Amino acid sequence: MKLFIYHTPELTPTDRIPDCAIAVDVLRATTTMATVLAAGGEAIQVFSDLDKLLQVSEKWAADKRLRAGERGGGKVEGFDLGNSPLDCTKERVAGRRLFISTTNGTRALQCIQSAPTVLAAAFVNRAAAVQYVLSQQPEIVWIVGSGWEGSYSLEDTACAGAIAHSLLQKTNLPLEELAGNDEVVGAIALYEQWQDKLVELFHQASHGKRLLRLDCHEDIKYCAQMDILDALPIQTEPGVLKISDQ
Ligand code: 3SL
Repeated sequence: MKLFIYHTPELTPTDRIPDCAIAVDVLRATTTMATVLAAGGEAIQVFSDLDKLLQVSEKWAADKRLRAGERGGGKVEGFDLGNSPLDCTKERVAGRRLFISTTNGTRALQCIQSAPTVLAAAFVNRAAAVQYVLSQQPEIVWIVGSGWEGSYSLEDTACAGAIAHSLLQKTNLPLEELAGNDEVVGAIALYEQWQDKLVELFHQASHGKRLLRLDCHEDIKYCAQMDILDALPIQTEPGVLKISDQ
């Protein structure tokens, strides 16, 4: 297995595809997606364009869909939800499909959607993602951070490092054999330094600060929890993710 980490969709190669690609948007899109499926959501369907989301979701029965729209950290007017995982309770999401568009996370998923296996991971379901990768043994794995509008995000790289760190431990591969690019070595070092103080790390991160300004303190605490969910969103058709049954 060779692992490559790309910090943003913009830094991700467009001339090749890996066997398995993992999108990470810790704050908050991939955390929300895992939470929705863990709470019994039927599926997640991602869109970069809000109008397209409205058009496609219109064809679903109103009681079987939820529309989530986030821009700049806030809820888009007229949508059922923004992008807070804490709003995704069982009562609200069970049996429904979440149609979602966010500033960066949904773009990260779209840039890897032609890979044969596409997963959505965050700290909350890190162990489930690692376990799935180990069970499939893909030759080439990419982890793609969502970043913020083209720039680097500390929390996504730390989560990529957490996945890489666990793969390293569980495969017993030497670092130089697992790491396909320098970003893997850097991400593992970042994770090792902050693993016991993820909330503090999020407070240092520019998007963490943006969410704090929007009073999302509880979201930050929730997103910093490690390995609390078994739910792993896996793409079943382009742009649609369901729970993995492994
Ligand atoms: O950028 C994104 O996709 C979002 O996750 C951002 S936010 O956390 O909802 O503000």
